[in-house]
Amino acid sequence: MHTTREFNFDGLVGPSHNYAGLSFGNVASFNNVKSASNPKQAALQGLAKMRALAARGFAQAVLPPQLRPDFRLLRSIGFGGSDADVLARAAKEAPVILACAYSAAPMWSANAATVSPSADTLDHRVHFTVANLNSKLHRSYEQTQTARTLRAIFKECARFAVHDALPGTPAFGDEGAANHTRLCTAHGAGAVEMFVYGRAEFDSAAAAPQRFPARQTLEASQAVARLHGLQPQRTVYVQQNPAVIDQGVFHNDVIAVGNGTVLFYHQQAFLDESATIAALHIALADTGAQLQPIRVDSAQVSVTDAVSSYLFNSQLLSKQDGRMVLVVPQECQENPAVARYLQDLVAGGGPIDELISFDLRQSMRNGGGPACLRLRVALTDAEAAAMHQGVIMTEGLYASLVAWVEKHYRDRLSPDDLADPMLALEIQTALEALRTILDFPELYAF
Ligand code: SUG
Repeated sequence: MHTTREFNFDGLVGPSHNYAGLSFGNVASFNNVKSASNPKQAALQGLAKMRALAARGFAQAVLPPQLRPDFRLLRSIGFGGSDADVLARAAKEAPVILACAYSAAPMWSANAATVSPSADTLDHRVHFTVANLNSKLHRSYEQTQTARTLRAIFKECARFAVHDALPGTPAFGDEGAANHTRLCTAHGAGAVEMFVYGRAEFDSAAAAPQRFPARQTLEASQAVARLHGLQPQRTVYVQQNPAVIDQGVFHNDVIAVGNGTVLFYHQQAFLDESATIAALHIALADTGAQLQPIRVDSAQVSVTDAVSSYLFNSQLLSKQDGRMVLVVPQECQENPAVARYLQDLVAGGGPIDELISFDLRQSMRNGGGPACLRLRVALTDAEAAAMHQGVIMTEGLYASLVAWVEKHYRDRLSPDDLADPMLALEIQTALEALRTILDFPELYAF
């Protein structure tokens, strides 16, 4: 039988994971600026999640980290000479930009690209649009390696199309799958694709946040849908509530998550909740399916609690028995209102009947929960067989990656350590070894 499975591609945390406070509007990133990080622990926490979900039978793969520091960035703004000279001058004259060049932010692979499976697209290929992430300097440099990695994993042009990032200008701010939700009866069925945007560049009357930036534009979302060849009657554009962006909801996946026909969302997530739900009902009816909204109201969980616990930045996964499991960060169990809500949710006889909780503290301190760490790619058996196999999570790969992390990663990184020229060499050595582990010689342009 022809089956389609959803692979979760988790970003493997890179050896330069650090807290630089680079994401204005992301409360956790801002609050933890300049504290010391533990890259080793961060990578092991992420790997433990991948391993546990793979062991449960979910299709799991890994997206490799990117080479850091990004010397292209540093050289392009006037730091010259040897690599050591570049690092020494940048550390002295522009430490924040050095931190940008060192950022391990590609670990949040939900922002790597937007993905439309072959069941949704006009040419029946799987389409990826690499996100330009142009709202933040440190993230705007991810796209080159992301495109290279995706093209190397999904090589066969007859099955896969990897589009370059949209133009790098505010009108096309694109943050990838973090603002994109598929709703469908089964992963392999034609779906409704919902794009949530924070602002519209060419509609001066549209609402916009006042305090924090809206990263995703309507124009970007429309461009992605066009590039992917989506059906207009199954494509829904929804404006995020600017008031929640101003409370730290910098991506829609901080306030809503969907899977199958379930949309799990906070009452304040969207600018016009009833119009959003009505539009999804109509679009889903076109696929023969019925939307199952699970609405969390503010009296149950406040937006503040949703942002601090990352309740909605959970993974909602379909189990073999047709029910769903919610994969949450440990912070959800530590917040009394959220813990109580979750207890009732799984006992309530609805589609979600199980919770799995992970300690992802290192990532969470930069505003990245379970859902930020993964890119969903639904693949038919034939497509899955055609992708690079070395990135698929197995017990063997897990063991090799743990040993690799233990050998190459530091267990403490403070802002001053970014000036250490040894760090750059350590990372290069680590990634060279990683190519072999993943059986992926063409992964990096060393
Ligand atoms: O883009 N944090 C990331 C977190 C991304 C979370 N992704 C999703 N919600 N899908 C960001 O704000 C912090 C880096 C620093 O401050 O060092 C950072 O980039």
